[in-house]
Amino acid sequence: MFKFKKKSLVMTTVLATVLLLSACSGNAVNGNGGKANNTPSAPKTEDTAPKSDNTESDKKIVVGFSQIGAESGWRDAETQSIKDTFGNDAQFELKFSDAQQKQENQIKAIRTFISQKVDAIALAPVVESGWETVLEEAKAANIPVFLLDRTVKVSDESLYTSFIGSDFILEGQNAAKTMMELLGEDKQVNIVELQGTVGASAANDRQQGFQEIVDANPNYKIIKSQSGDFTRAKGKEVMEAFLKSDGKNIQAVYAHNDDMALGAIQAIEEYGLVPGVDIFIVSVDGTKPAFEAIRDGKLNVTVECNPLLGPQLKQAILDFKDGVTLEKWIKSDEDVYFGQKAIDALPNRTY
Ligand code: GZL
Repeated sequence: MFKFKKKSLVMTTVLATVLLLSACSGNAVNGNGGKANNTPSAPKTEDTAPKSDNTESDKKIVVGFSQIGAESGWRDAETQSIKDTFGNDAQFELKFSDAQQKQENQIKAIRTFISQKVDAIALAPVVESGWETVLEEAKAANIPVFLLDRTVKVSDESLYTSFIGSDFILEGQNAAKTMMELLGEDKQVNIVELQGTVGASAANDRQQGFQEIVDANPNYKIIKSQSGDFTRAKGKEVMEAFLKSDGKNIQAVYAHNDDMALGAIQAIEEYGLVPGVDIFIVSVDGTKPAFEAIRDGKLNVTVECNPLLGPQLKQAILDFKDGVTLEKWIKSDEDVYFGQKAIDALPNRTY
């Protein structure tokens, strides 16, 4: 229960009046003391830490997280994991920025975090390239950068402390191997591929892993590939185009994530075919809607990709702070789900 002293009550009233006037004048102030951006494309930032008087004893570990956006169920689950992990731990203050899928917004957010002198930066990089300059600025400011879920291509790996995320090449290999296991290696299979965001490490590596296995089997062939940008809507749109051009010549779909696979399922049904039966579908992520689609016989396989990276990020930051040498790549353990195994696992899926 807070006890207001007379003097501070006056101060509070004055401050409330100032804030009210500034909000009415359109210069709203966000949690970080800056002007809230009203331009739609600018990153949306929020400061989720409980307020404190920030005395030395209260000194929190301030973490700036630049998130890609909210393009998929997987992404939402990752965001929630980070907010839950850091929001429920009083030793941390989380500054969260949603880049709305734009690299320039992520670079802006990182520069803001540097100017705010945060203790650590977490970055889920929307694409692999174009990060050298801003990562050099973070290094010059002596702020460790932790890559989350996707990685970057840089000439100097000291520009980031660790990458916490999955082995996307292995995910792609597992998707192809499971497809061949369930369809039969001797069957003639024409595949259409729904790729993730152009330039993203998750898309590049899932394509590479899958292609390696397909190239080793002359009966399997990727006849069409196109980006669906990891979204359900775009996945449906691209699948509609594939069906229009190749219809009955398609035996299988490889979707780089569940959201695009769910869009493809809709397109296949509207085309008049039975998804999961007429056309075999394998995707990646392991979200609950994918498990439900497997239960309903519309999706055949989902390759798990763990989005619940909050605890690993928190531990990595604490270890770094304590001088512990970190792995350059902190990998997630993952599985492959289909058939009864997926149905049995569904009740326990948390995202
Ligand atoms: C994977 C992540 C991918 C997911 C998609 O780590 O980057 O981005 O597979 C998400 O669902 O959009």
